[in-house]
Amino acid sequence: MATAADTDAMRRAVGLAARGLGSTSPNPVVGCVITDASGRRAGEGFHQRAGGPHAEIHALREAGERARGGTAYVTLEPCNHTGRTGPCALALTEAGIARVVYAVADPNPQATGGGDTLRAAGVRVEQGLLEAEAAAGNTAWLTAVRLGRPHVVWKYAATLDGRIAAADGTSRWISSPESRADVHRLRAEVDAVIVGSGTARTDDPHLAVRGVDGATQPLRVVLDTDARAVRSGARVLDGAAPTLVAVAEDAETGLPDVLRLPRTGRGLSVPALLEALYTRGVRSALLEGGPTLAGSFVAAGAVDRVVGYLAPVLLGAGPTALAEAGIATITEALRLDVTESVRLGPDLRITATVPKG
Ligand code: AOF
Ligand code: ZN
Repeated sequence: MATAADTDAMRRAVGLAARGLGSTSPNPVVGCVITDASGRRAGEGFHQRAGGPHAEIHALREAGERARGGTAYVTLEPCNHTGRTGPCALALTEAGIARVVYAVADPNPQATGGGDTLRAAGVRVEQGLLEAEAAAGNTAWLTAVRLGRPHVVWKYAATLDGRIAAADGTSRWISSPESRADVHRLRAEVDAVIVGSGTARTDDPHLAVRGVDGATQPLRVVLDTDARAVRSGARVLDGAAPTLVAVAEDAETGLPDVLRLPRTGRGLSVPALLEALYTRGVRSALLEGGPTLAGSFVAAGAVDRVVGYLAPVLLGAGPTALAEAGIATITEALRLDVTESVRLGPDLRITATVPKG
């Protein structure tokens, strides 16, 4: 049974894990607290970057001999494998840890099994303390590892009547400066930003993060099926951040290093794209446009969260945020769960998750 002291220690571990947010991908954020045999704090640590020591190792180093007979509180099941480091289950046993409390089971097939290994070595093991809090810090990573594809957030900015541009194609500026700044914060949280050829051609977007301190630049991904939208001189090719241009297998392009993907009726295969990105270490992606591409992702069941910036503006004509998405009748409508709605200057930002079907 978990005591108040157990909950305090795990809450501390969840807080430590959060310090790794944004710097650990393709790995999860993980925090660890170690108490000695009499329950006093002996060591703590968190995972800082992929390839670096796991949280448990930092905490064990700090605890030293005081770990013997103590308890380890970890936000994720200790790993059971030798990857770039590890296995932590063994390190904990060798240090003489008597009890391990972890929040979330590790879904990573390579690493899973640490709980059983610890139990087999005679360690008392408990799972589930503050599970929801610990999982919330790793939403994208957990989704990605379970599905074998990046977690996808679709973001759009529209008028209150759902339009992203006027009838003549003009669109500056529908959303407020506050909303536009907020998009840079969203970009800074993900490993990749994805746009389609329509957006690449009409907006020539830069897609880099501006105005966020210490931000890691996400990979800029442009889906340019027929290799016509991204030309030399395009702003995504400026070297300010890595860029990946994806084209059809049969497209003719002068660009080096393109990703070639199979065609589907709608453009490029979304599952093939996501698989290629996952293989490159992308665990989270922000889908930024436009409506045709968003329609393909929705139709492929590849949107996990929607972030809509709604401006108090009416247009009455012009393209809407989402184009055809394989939904023919009202019973097929995709019904979302709203998790947040906030004011950003004059705009409203609505965040909603797509229920897992
Ligand atoms: C982490 N940090 O603190 C823990 C992890 O490539 P490796 O050797 O670093 O192994 C990464 C896997 O180890 C990761 O996907 C997860 O399943 C497990 N636990 N990973 O990056 C940690 N405890
Ligand atoms: Zn480990």
